[in-house]
Amino acid sequence: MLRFATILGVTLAVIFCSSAPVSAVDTATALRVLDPDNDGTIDMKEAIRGAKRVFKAINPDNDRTLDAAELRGRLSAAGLRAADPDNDGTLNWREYKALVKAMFRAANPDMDGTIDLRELSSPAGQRLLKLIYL
Ligand SMILES: [Ca+2]
Ligand SMILES: [Ca+2]
Ligand SMILES: [Ca+2]
Ligand SMILES: [Ca+2]
Repeated sequence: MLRFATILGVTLAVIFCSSAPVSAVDTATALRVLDPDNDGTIDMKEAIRGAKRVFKAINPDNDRTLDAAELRGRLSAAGLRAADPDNDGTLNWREYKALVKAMFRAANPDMDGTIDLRELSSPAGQRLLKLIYL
């Protein structure tokens, strides 16, 4: 009986996981975390605050720059090159912040100064999210 319950539990977990729109749920969660003033959108200030947290967290060697390995999964090699005007192969905070600002603008086609859930769910929004949310 216990065994059956375990199998049932696992099966249900599998069904739940495969049917739930996981990425949409995650995006909604991310929006809540990144939205301390609770207006349902991310403004530039909130995005930069999130970016600062990510920058610190993914830079364990504390050398004030992010290299390709530290950026893995968040920014492609081409993205890194494009965001690296001094061409040293790493992003310092100034470069990272400029990148986040550009990504924010790209993810905000209605230009109202904020990213809502729909915008955050778009491909551009998801690219921004990787830079501002752990
Ligand atoms: Ca907000
Ligand atoms: Ca580093
Ligand atoms: Ca650089
Ligand atoms: Ca918007």
